[in-house]
Amino acid sequence: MRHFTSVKDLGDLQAALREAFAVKADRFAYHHLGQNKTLIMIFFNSSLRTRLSTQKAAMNLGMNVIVLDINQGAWKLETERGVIMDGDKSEHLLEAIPVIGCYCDVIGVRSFARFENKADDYEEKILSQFIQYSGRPVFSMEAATRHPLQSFADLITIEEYKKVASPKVVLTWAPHPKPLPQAVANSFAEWMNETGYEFVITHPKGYELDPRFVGKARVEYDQRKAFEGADFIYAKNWSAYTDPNYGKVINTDRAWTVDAEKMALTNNAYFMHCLPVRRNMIVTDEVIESRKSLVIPEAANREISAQVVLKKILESL
Ligand code: AN0
Ligand code: CP
Repeated sequence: MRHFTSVKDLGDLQAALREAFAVKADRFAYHHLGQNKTLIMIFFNSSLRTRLSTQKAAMNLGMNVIVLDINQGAWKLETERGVIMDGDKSEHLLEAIPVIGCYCDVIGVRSFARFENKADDYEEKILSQFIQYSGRPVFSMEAATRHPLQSFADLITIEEYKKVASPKVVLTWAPHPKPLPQAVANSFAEWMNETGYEFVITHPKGYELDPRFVGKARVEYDQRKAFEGADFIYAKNWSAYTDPNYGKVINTDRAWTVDAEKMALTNNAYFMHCLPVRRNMIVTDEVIESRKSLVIPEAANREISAQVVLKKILESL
């Protein structure tokens, strides 16, 4: 595997899951693989889990790791070609990318949707330029439309906790004060569509996701109905995808907050969220602190998903 930007890059998903459980059982088994190999992680946006878990995964594989926060210490980057650079941006992405490529063997990129231009976001303009101009394998640490390392960790977690072969998994929108990307929801839907699970998406009208990600999921506008019989509740906020509201918060209806009363409608479901989470907006303290909350095991599995991806890239060098 050279690049990793979506579930498609992994190939056989069942084989990738087997690899994940093997890595989890012995995470230092491939410590020789990354010897004298350098990973550079580029962050255009903040991160706690991705930064730490990916660095840990790289260290498990014996790699050297360099982290660059574009907004803290690097030159401000212009990303549009053809611009007369007489403003506050000192360097162009078209030089920065190949320069970064000179110092490493693998590049991880975090670059969220900017909500300035829907086409630019959905064409993955920034991530594709890293792939095109760096000369290195590139993996997504959450790009404009997907967060595949998160979805992979989520799938590993569901596989670990499910009690039936094909559980009912519900992705529910929940309120948030600020506009968030659709990436986590898109990606989770894309991965769930690759499984044999029963998969339902619930959200208020106006928060429809791109049909290419919804796939064969059932969309249910009644959150309570969606929760009935669920084995896993996966909460996430996203801003509107459909025009003319792309990237906007169209409501913050706290009737959609995941609480104990709604969880009682489920089949004693587990609660999942990728974190960071705003308590008592997305989910109540009671639910996130309950025995059924998987938010910490999910975060722990980020080390595993990152390690499988890095291992596959290193094996292809
Ligand atoms: C980001 C998002 O919703 O895409 C990152 C989640 C992993 N969340 C925030 O910006 C709060
Ligand atoms: N879940 C996740 O990607 O968290 P960070 O934004 O903290 O990396």
